[in-house]
Amino acid sequence: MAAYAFVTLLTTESYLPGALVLAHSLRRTGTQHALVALYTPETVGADAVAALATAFDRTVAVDTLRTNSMPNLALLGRPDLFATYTKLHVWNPDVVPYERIAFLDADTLVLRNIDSVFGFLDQESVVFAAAPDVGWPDCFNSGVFVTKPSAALFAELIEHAQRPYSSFDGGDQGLLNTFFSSWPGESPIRPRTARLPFSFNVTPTAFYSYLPAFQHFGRDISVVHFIGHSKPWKASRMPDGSVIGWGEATGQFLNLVQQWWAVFDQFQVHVALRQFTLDRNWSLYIPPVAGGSDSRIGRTEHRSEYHHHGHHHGHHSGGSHDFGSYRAQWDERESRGASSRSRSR
Ligand code: UPG
Repeated sequence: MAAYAFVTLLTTESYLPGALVLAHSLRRTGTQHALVALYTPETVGADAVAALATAFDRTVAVDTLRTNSMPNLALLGRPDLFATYTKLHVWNPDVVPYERIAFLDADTLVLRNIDSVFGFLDQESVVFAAAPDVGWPDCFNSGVFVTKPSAALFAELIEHAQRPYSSFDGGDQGLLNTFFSSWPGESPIRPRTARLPFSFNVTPTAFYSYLPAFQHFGRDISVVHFIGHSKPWKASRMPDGSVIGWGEATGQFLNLVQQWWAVFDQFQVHVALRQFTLDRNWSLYIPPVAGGSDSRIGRTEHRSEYHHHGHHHGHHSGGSHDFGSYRAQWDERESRGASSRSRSR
């Protein structure tokens, strides 16, 4: 098999739940490609690396690469993203020795097999492909992309990153968009870049603005990307596992957050997180009650999901929020829509 890999990045332990769920979500799609996690040892400790190793094939230590455009990060409202230039290491073939890699931010969730994403690099001249950003669709979002690691490209990118204000948002997205400024695919004969379908990098925070499209294309979503401050692992849940009160999220969006937790529960990710207390004390985490969701949904009381004796339960609920039920919901809504359409005729 060709040497392809899926790669993510951890620059802080606070994104560890995201990275672990991402790896499990990829693996359950049946991909045979390697799963690689890059991490920065100055901020990610040995316990976190051991946790990563429970889900990834390889963990690779890399140096932190810091932005030189802090004011632009402040404009974005995300000074916490000062280290996302570290992502540039994916172009270094010494770090990531693969012909092609698919990079996925740690706040992404894979819903179906995405091995086909490597095919967007089949044309020899194409070295990079990404999907549009919902905030400014003439830019690409840098949370999901495919590329061909190359020493020459890596050197060019590092040089570009050192120029003052080469990133208009202070993060890697603003930097990569000025580097691959002709995205998507300037020359029809020898394009250097290509456009990935939006379904490979769906950012549901913006769906309120185009709900009909979400209804129409939602079942084709391959990758969900939880951009912004609110991350699924910070969401509160009912004892049955249903997510409550998550930012401005409603309806379909909440359903996607629920899918993230379905993977978390299915692979008992809380076990790998036991010793971490960032965001929440994972050693006190209790998985949702198996099979209890139907009888519990609709209760108004909110019980804590935490157990106060400090040990976790080994069981998990894979049943009520699994992958199949997500697809089934789409199918059910589709058929409901079809029957109401036919009734109205
Ligand atoms: N990351 C950490 N710890 C942090 C911050 C970031 O490990 O404290 C890693 C992680 O892989 C994360 C990625 O860097 O997924 C990007 O950060 P994130 O908070 O997910 O950024 P987004 O909210 O998704 O914002 C956008 C783009 C993202 C880009 C960022 C900066 O979607 O791809 O890196 O803007 O340009």
